[in-house]
Amino acid sequence: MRLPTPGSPWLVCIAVLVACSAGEEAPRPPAATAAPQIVSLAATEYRFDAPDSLPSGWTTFRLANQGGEIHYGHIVRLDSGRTVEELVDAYTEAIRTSGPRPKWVTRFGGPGGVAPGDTANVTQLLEPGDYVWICPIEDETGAPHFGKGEVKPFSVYAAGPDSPDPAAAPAADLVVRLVDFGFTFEPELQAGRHTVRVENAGVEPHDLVLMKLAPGVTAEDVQGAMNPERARRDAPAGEPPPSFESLGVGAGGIAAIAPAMASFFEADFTPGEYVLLCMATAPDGRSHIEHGMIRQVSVH
Ligand SMILES: [Cu+2]
Repeated sequence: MRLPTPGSPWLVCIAVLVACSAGEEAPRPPAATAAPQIVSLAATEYRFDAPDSLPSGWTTFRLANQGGEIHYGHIVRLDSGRTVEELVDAYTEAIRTSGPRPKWVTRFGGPGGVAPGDTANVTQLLEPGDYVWICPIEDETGAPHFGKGEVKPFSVYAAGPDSPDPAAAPAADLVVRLVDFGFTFEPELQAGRHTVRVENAGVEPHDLVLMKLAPGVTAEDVQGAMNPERARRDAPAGEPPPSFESLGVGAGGIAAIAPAMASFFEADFTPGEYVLLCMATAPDGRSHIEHGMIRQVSVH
């Protein structure tokens, strides 16, 4: 079902309601648009509480962080025949060596990083297939949480006729496009509550981390601190990077999506300095941040 477009007979009829008598040929108003299904999951050190199977269709994921560290509810899709064990082994090795990510893994979004005690939301279209929730956050030794048990497979089956309307994509008032390597958005970021549509318009998987900078912190500071591949290459051993909390506060985002995918989230912007960045790694072993995928924006 589609929402009526401005100027459709039904809307015109509402606009001049007194003129529409029962005898006129006013189209029947459409039924209320179905909302996405809501799926709750929880993360802690180091595991997910999440369903084993889900119907396909538009889905809002709510990730509650019940632990003491930042966690993701990143979804990856496995090509048929691949196992969770293969995923953990191959992906851990790719991270350890800054190597290319396995070709049989599709980055499929999900909630981005969420601080301890907080909840993150994303809404996206689920297709039938075999998936895995993983938390790609690394500990101080560079070991990802998904290698410590924060990993869980799930399957998506084709939804039946009574399932939520497949056309129920959220109505966004802000579009952020992820490109190789940067961000464009429209309209300009403004204070207030927004439904953000994030599209991957590039050829590589990209994610989006939005943060409001702490006073005095610049995008350059963030570029130096939140750069996983440079830390792996260049950081002096034993020297911990500055904490996320010292740089700013999370303002929403999404885990990595494949090219042509879209994912939605809600965000509240308040006046101040924000930064958009992508935590993905390019095939050359460098962070997308090093390729320029970081942008500071003033919100008024
Ligand atoms: Cu990127």
